[in-house]
Amino acid sequence: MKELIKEGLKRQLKIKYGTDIEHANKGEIFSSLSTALMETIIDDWNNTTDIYRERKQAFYLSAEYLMGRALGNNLISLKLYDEVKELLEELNVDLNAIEEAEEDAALGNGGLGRLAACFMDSAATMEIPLRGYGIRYSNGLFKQNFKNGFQYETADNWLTYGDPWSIRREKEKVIVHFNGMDVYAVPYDTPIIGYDSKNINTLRLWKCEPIESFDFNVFNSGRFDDSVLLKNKAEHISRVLYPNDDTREGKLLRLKQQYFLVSASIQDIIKEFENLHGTDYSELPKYVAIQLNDTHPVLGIPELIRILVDEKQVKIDKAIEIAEKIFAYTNHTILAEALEKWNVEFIEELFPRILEIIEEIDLRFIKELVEKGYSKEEINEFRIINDKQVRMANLAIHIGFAVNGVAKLHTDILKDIELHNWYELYPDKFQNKTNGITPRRWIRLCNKELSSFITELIGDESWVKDLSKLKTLEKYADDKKVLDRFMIIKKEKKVQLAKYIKETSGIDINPDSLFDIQVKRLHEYKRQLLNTLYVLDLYYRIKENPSLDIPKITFIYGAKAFPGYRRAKAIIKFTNDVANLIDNDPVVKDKIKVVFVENYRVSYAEKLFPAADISKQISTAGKEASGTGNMKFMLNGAPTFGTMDGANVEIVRESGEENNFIFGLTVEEIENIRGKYSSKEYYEKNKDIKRVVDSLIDGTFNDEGTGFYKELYKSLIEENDQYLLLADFEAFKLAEERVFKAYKDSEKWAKMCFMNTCNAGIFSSDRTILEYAKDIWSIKPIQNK
Ligand code: 26Q
Repeated sequence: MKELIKEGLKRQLKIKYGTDIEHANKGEIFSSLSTALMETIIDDWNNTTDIYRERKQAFYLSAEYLMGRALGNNLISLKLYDEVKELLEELNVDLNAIEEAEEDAALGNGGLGRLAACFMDSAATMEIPLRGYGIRYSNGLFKQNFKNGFQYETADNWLTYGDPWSIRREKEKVIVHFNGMDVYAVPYDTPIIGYDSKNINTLRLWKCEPIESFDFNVFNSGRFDDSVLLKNKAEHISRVLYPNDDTREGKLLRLKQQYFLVSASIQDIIKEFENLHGTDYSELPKYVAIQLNDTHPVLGIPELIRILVDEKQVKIDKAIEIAEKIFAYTNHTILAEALEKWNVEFIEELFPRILEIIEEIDLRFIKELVEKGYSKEEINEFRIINDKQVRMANLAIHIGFAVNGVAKLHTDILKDIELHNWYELYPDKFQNKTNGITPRRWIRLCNKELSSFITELIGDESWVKDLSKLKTLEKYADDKKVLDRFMIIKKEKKVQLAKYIKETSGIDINPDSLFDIQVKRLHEYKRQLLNTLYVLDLYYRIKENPSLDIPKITFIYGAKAFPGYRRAKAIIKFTNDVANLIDNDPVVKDKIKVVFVENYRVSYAEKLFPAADISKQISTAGKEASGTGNMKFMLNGAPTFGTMDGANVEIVRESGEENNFIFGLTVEEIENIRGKYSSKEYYEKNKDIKRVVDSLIDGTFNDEGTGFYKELYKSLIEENDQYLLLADFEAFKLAEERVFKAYKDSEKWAKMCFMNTCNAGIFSSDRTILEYAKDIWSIKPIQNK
């Protein structure tokens, strides 16, 4: 294999770039090596596609896939990493540097998009026939940089040097009709390589292109700009990923994107069905299950019905029945009021026939509910169209045959509170599917040192696709030699991270300090601000008492703020200002340090998780549906410092309360203080709280006239602190004290970290995807031999 790849690499360098290994740059080597690897997998890929077609397949519809880099991951899955590293060494090339030349495919905002990517990997490895459908955004999530502590955004041009991991399937393009405009959806297929398997699944991303590339006559008449107007209009549809926008009204273009995705995908699914199984559409549910990743692709439901009724002459009753057996919906948001709604007017303007079908579903539903004896008020809660808006979640829950939450606590809150009426109406539809993460990327690739050690202890590499085997390591939990090795590896990963931060930002951090890391989207409910208020309090306490007994700590943050989300941006600026304050203080700077890393993304995450001593998961209880970063930290041996929220609850249950640092109000306690809580009371009674909150408005910091700090003050004091930062402040401080104490006892500490790795097995997305396959899709693995 080695020789074959070497020849392939040389050939590709020649064909693609007219160069050779001595003269090529890293980007050219990356691209040529990737194409050379593509050559070796095509047969397995095609075979897998063929064998999957014979039986039932599942299709994952998602507006987001946060894939990150492909090269390293694919080499691991192909079990070729070491071989290729060697062959490059022979050519005087460092594989690591080549991996770093790859742009992240950042076609997602955060957890939801990364979950889709982990599911792709797990389905391939578990040999589950699952195909992903999404949008090939020309620009993924914006790039972030800081100037004077403020966040700035620039476009992410991830395709500048091409994408060697995808194949454009010109022959399989389809037409998507909008009111007044037809466009092409052109599929780009990316192979998803199963680890240690011959199964290769497919991620199919649609690019939007105009039917005519330009208007020939207009161009000839000299109106060059006008001649490409339509082309531009079409290309806007897959131009850019929408940043997460829970807080504001979505845009018309986003609605077009959603329809574009589902129309192309459903057409593709039906075409494939017809080619293999004919035109008896009542057979469709025997071969097809469609998983809707949140409400973003829910228009797929009326689109399927539209195609069946308008183009395939299926009666509407029958078409609805078919849809009811095909679609399942995953909910990722707790708050019912945050669920997606679209103005009827928008839908009517863009796709009037889709609106008619939604209205038909709504009318039939009302009739059913009336017959069941529901009151008018009750029916209003259920209605799909209400207040001139289409409620996407209602459509999904009503038509879908399964609805799932993404962690136990989350599913319970859906059933008991947020969707309680739906749960009473359709108790059998509700399921829990606790999220997971792929062990290939989140330990085997990003922590090769720990992976080798685990392989040594277990005896082989089988744990990489059966993560439950980690549990067998528990027998070493008191073995000093094992724990020492474990902590030496942790230290090595911290040194690597420190080096990377130094190289990319010039900032020095001390690998002998405790690395306390909080990385995730910037959102008020995730409470990065609570973390920063704590750090500021610590700063003041050290100023008061320079001999305060605490370990050296580096607080590391990584997060992007949605460009229009002022408070999120204010929190970044505030945290950077606190970092500055500390850096400029000769006494404090040797004890604590704050670093907000720039442009947090999947490839950065791979460096951060293995280097963490503490995993910060401090959302207001009841707000974080699951979290998946928490699982990545755990797998790499970091105790969770967190609230009883989302999957933290399950993490602590698995690894033991004694091996984590849990603090703060629980969901129940929050319910109980609802209406009684006054943040002002906390502020006035607690001097430490007052001191840090006042720093926002007393001139300690300068937000350069943006009004950012007044805004943060307002959220805490005048708006009664919706996310209960001040209510949890003291508990947070006490939990930090527990961390310091535990950290002092290095043997005890090592055991806590180790126990987290040992008990992370259940959080493999292999487990999750097998649950989806069995409980929702009724699909069994099929092996490509
Ligand atoms: C909606 C309308 C208009 C524009 C954007 C959006 C939009 C985009 C992305 C709304 C939400 C998202 C992303 C949500 C998300 O990432 N949710 C996270 O999903 C994870 C996987 O289940 C969970 O672990 C996290 O708890 C949850 O926050």
